[in-house]
Amino acid sequence: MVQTRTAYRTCPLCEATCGLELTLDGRELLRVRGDKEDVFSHGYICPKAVALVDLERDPDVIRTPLVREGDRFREASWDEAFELLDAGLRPVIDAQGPNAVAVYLGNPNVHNMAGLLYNRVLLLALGTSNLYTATSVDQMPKQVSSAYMFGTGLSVAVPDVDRTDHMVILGANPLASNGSLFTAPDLPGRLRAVRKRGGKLVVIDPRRTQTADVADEHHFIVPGTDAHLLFAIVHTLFVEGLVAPGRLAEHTVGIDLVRTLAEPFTPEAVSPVCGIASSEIQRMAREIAAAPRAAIYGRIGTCTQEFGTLASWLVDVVNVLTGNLDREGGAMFPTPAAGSPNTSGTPGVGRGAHFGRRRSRTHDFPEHFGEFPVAHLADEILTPGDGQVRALITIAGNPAASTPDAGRLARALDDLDFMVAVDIYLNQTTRHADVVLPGQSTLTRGHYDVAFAALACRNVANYSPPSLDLADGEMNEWEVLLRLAAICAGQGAHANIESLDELAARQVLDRGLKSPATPAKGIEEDAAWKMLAGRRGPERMLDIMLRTGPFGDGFGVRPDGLSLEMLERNPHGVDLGPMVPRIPEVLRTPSGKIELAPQPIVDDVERLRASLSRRRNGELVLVGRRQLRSNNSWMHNLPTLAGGSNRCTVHVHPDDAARLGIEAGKHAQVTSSAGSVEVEVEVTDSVMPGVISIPHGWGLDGDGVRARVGAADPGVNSNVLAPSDLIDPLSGNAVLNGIPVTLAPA
Ligand SMILES: Nc1nc2c(c(=O)[nH]1)N[C@H]1C(S)=C(S)[C@@H](COP(=O)(O)OP(=O)(O)OC[C@H]3O[C@@H](n4cnc5c(=O)[nH]c(N)nc54)[C@H](O)[C@@H]3O)O[C@H]1N2
Ligand SMILES: Nc1nc2c(c(=O)[nH]1)N[C@H]1C(S)=C(S)[C@@H](COP(=O)(O)OP(=O)(O)OC[C@H]3O[C@@H](n4cnc5c(=O)[nH]c(N)nc54)[C@H](O)[C@@H]3O)O[C@H]1N2
Ligand code: SF4
Ligand SMILES: [Mo]
Repeated sequence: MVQTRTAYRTCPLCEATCGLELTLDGRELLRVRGDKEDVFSHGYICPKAVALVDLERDPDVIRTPLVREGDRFREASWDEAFELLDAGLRPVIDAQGPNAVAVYLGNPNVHNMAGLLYNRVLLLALGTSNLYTATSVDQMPKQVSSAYMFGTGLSVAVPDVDRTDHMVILGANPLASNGSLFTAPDLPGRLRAVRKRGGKLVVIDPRRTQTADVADEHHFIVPGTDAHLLFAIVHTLFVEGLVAPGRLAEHTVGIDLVRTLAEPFTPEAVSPVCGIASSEIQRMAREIAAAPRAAIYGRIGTCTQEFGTLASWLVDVVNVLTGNLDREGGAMFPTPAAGSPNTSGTPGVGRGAHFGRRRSRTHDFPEHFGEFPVAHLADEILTPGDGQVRALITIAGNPAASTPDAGRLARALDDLDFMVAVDIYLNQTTRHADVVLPGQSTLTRGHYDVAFAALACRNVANYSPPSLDLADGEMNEWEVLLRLAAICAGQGAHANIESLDELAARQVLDRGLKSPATPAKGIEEDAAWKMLAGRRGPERMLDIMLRTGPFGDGFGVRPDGLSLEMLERNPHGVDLGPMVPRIPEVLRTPSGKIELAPQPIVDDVERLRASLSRRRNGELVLVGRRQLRSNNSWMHNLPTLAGGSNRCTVHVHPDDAARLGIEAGKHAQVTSSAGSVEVEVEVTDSVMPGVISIPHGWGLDGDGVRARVGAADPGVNSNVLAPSDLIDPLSGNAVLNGIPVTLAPA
């Protein structure tokens, strides 16, 4: 008889943070189901979680360090790998300084504590200004607009979906993505519930998505014109006397300036640009204003476009002007239990947004939150001169698949003197590395969503202990990152990382105890430190963050408050209740107000106004599309997700197909200023005329890629088509949607 056991843990694969029930036989994962008792997800899961079984068994997953020998990789011991790293990185740092080593951090870092808590230790040790992350191909515009308006880049207002009467979704498809900057397990169910209780759901997207299919209303929009549309809504609110910020009025500055800025954006002027009738724009504005509780939400489609920051800002402008920001059923600020910049420091006031403390070498572009646009990474590698990037560390990232002008970046990787990747696959990016250090299985990690609790539509704290111990030869990813940090700091391949870890944890403790709002008032650092005895690594840091955070036990000051020990006793999570109004306490702007018209944003409005006269002249533009059974670039090798509806095709509207002589099932050539791909055609009226769509994350091929399932049906990398010179100037975010292209039969 098989002796199986059950373990519970939070799914690390997307932002929805669903609770999983695992069935294990020894070290073998047999089955994944939804955890019905999870306080947030109540049993919901999607097909990706089921595929964790495949991931655990995937023979292509890297489990041993790999080192390059000519064109091939061979397995190596950890010691040998770290010695080679020391020998490869140190000379670059010694000869050319730390800026010669660039770091790229990919998306999965945000889904695990190792990345979230230890990458910053590595970055501090290295001291490079060449930091790049997936943020600049994702949500940078929202973080920039949020920082300007509310004071921190993590002060992102989240739709209170469970209590709203009216929701407008721009540029997001949660029925495929399960939500982003909006943590809400079973978001599809929560959206359906809005309608069931008599509310209304409106979707604005150049594609008629699965989300549009379950909505009351869907409007096609010309890619890149959300800011125009939102400004026309703002215009309508003002001219029709519908501006009603209510309680927010006394906490907001800049409303009059927004009125002036909106003047040119009449519904009549905007309509031919965005493709939505002016009467419809007016109706949308009136319905948002009339709804007792409404929430406007924008995501990938509104960020990864030409006017990303303006569109992100205007989403919140509409929420403020209609009194829906910080109101139940509107867009609200979560209160994350493990702390965030808007629960620490002085409540209600702060330093606000400061960008451009450094500027990049090749583009003189300002840093945002310490990083530069990844669209410029290839230039930093390929442009000779002082400060040229000669080595690269990628951690859980696949920039050669996920970032603009991907073909050129892939070539740039070969130009490096040294490259190291911390990853679980040999893919488009890591195949270029000199040393690959394996990440660890999800099952051997402790897990807490430090990032997504700050974006969740309900306040929840949930810790998952490791479901399995490390096997022989495996290493915790946080320890790998500390080893790398020690090497970068010149301590060599065999440094004492326990003391490094202590140092890092002491800093977190120091900050936590000094925070004005902490419950740990009057607690001595040494006394607190003693209470952490027996913990190390991410768990120790998490315990500190929980105990000094807004719900914390304050190291004993509030005995029924949160600590890691308390979460360990609650394997299905602790529910901390719905979001609560937080204005003005949540603000960290110097004025202590919501900045509705921040100067850098005001300055960019002229660019938007000038674009009002632009006409499309039959031009085609490319947008992406996420697929339910995929995860960016890295789950294509899992048999249960491959095949079926998961196909890399270009969607073409029947009118465009007829006009261009394109046939369904045949291949077509898609060409932009950056590159060209040949891809199979699907003719469908789910895309608007003039728009074609290719999913991102495909193109898993090239010498050295190790992915038997994925490489059998590689598809094409749509980011070969994304020009690296198309960025949102306010944030540096890449334009991945609305790329001008031509289409011809192959
Ligand atoms: N055209 C287009 N491009 C896009 C997008 C789009 O919508 N359209 N979306 C953008 C967005 S939103 C994002 S977030 C980026 C993502 O961009 P990236 O983060 O660069 O790419 P991912 O595909 O998420 O790659 C994750 C990498 O992490 C590795 N990995 C997975 N799990 C682990 C682990 O536990 N440990 C370690 N060490 N490694 C692990 C995988 O093997 C893979 O190499 O792509 C962006 N690119
Ligand atoms: N299954 C699955 N789930 C995922 C991921 C995945 O790859 N697969 N990736 C995860 C990640 S990293 C992220 S960031 C989230 C993203 O989550 P979402 O933001 O929901 O991402 P998408 O599904 O790409 O939806 C973006 C939508 O924007 C539309 N769009 C394109 N251009 C424009 C435009 O100019 N204006 C408007 N209004 N719409 C536009 C596209 O047609 C598309 O439907 O998903 C996460 N979840
Ligand atoms: S929706 Fe996201 S968190 Fe939930 S099971 Fe699917 S991948 Fe995991
Ligand atoms: Mo993302």
